[in-house]
Amino acid sequence: MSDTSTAKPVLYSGIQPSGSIQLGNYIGALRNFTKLEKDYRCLFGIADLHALTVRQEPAALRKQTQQLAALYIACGLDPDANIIYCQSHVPAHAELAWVLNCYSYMGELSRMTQYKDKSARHSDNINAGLFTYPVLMAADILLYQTSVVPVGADQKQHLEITRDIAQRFNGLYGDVFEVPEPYIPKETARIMSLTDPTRKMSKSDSEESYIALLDAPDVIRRKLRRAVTDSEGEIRVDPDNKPGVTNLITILSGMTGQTAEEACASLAGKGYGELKDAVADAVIEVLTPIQQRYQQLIADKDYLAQVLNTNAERAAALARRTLRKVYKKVGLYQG
Ligand code: ATP
Ligand code: LTN
Repeated sequence: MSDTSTAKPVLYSGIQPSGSIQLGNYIGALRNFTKLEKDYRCLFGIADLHALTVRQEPAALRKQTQQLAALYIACGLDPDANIIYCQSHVPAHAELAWVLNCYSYMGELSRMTQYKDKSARHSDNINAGLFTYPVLMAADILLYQTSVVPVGADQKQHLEITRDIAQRFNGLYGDVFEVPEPYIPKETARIMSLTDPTRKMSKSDSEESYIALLDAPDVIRRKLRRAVTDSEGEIRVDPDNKPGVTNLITILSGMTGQTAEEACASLAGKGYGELKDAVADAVIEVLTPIQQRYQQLIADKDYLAQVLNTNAERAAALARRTLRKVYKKVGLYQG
């Protein structure tokens, strides 16, 4: 099927190469990509320009970008059927982001919780990119006339602002952008930190707080054994009073495909040690084949470079069409 075929709606999502991909990224986002890929024309971006909003070590950023490309494929996404590419390889992202900056308001951007959180955590580097982060994300999505965006719950607000910007622009210039819908399954949309289950699991947090997709089995077991729970001893879902245990049940059901109730029932009468072992077994079972495929892929740097180059060209051809339309609509002389 050609990239410009209109038979299927477009799906877009992205992940930042800002660290080691963690289990929350997998359960909240990546895993859903593979479920949806057949029904959509999909683009999966490596959001490297977004990663620059927090200071990165250049060599590490390059390596993490290759790792993420390999992980997308290792998790089951077909790089021929889908467009897996690097955001910075397609200049239209930065170009559309500039235009959309002129249609976004300081007030709405200053209400974004990710901006507030990250500026509190990186108080020595509250840069303008951190503030306009959602505008670049809107550009990513709107460039491809996207219908659906699978993300974790933490990105809901960014999807809302994307829709607002698209509607505002369409209101001024006619139907230029498709207005996208988020895809956020409720049950597994927010995996929490193992060391502080009131905060979301995040790859830029301390290593003990998350399970990386590439963690070895003994590391996974150790991190889960040390996961914060409570002193009650009863295995049940109660996010307010038992955030740690609830999180472990969510991870277990995310890995096994059981509902939370089924996961609890399978552990009736057991203690937290057994719950943690069951979670570790399930996580290791899912991650082992992914890690094996990843090792083969990461060893073949030429193949990865070729995938990213070819797919950047495919993405650029699609993006250029929307960008030209936008330039024309706002009155930029096109010759
Ligand atoms: P960073 O810590 O660098 O901000 P992150 O770990 O939050 O990164 P992103 O690259 O921002 O990861 O997110 C990629 C995708 O994973 C997004 O769709 C996001 O909603 C989802 N995601 C991230 N963390 C979680 C989580 N703890 N639970 C569920 N989904 C998550
Ligand atoms: N901001 C997202 C990553 C991201 C994204 C996107 C997600 C960048 N561009 C476009 C969906 C669609 C995040 O998870 N922090």
